[in-house]
Amino acid sequence: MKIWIDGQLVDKSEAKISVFDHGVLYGDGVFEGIRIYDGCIYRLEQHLDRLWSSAKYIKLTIPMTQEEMTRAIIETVRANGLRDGYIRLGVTRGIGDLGLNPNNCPSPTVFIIADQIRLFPQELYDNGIEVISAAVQRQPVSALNPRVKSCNYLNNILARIEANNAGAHEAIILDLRGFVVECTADNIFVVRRGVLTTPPVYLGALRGITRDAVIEIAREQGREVREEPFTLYEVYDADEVFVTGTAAELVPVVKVDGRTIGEGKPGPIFRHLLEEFRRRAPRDGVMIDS
Ligand code: PXG
Repeated sequence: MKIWIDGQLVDKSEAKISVFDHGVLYGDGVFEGIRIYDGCIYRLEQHLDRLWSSAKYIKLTIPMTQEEMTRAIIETVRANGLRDGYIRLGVTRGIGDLGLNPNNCPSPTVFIIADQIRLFPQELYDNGIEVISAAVQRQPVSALNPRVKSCNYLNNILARIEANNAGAHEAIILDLRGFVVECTADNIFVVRRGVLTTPPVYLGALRGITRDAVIEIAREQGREVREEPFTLYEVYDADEVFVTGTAAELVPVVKVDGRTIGEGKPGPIFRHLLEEFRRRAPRDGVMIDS
C-alpha cells in the first residue's frame, strides 16, 4: 500500500508521523473520509470544501490548493489500483514543541490513505440495526462546533463505548437540552407519515455529505424534508428511522432504547432512498480516469 504524505508517495511502513506532531499531542487537526465508487471519488468537491472550512475554523492553513489536493488524491488512488474504496485525508498542525501553541508549528502535515473499504454486512441493511441513546451529551457549538471534522472525536468515542457496552450498533447523541443531534459517525433521519426530519446542524451535528445527498434525493422524489429539532419522543414514535454516513450509506434502525421502530423492519422510504443513492453514487464526483 502506498500512502501520500507531505508531497510524497511512500510505502505504508514508511508513512509515519512524529510524536511531536500536534495532531498526536493535542488532536490538533482535521480530516475527511471519502468513498470511491467504480472509479468515481464521491462528491470530492464537497468533501474538500468541508475540509477547508474545518481547517479555517481552527486557523489551520492547508499548504496546497484544492486542485493540488485533488491531483494528490487521484494519484494515491491510482497508485493503489483502487476502483472502489475509502480515502482518509488528514491535515494536522504539524511538528511543534511540547506546548500547545499552534504558532510553534511551522508546517502542517498532510496525508492521504486510500484503502479498500470494509463494507457493513448485508444483514444490517436487510434487518436493520439497534441503537441506544447515549448518556454523554454533545458539547455546545460554542465550545467546539461539531461541524468541524476535527481530530478530536472523544465525545463521539465515549458515546460509541456506551453503544458497545449495550450491545448496540450505534448511539444517538443528544444536546444539553435533550434534542437529538446525530450518531457517533452518522447523521440521523426520522420518518413520520411520509415526512423526513433530520436535526439542523446548528444543534451541533456534522453536515454530512451523505445527509445532503439524501435530502436532495428525497426532495427530488417529492418528499417533504425538514431540518428541525426533535427529541427521543419523535424517534420512538417514528414510522422509520435511518442513519447516513460515508461508510454506512443509509442504514435502517429498527430498535431504539429497546423500543421497536415502526414494524421493526426496514421501511419503504429507507429502501427507495438507498436504492436511488446507490444508483447515483458512481456518477456523482470526480472520475479518477479523466
Ligand atoms: N456525523 C459524524 C460525527 C461523522 O463523523 C457523519 C456524521 C456522516 O458524514 P458523511 O459526510 O460521511 O456523510 C460522520 C462521518 C467511518 C467514519 O469510518 C466516518 C466518520 C468519521 C469517522 C469514521 O465510517 N464521519
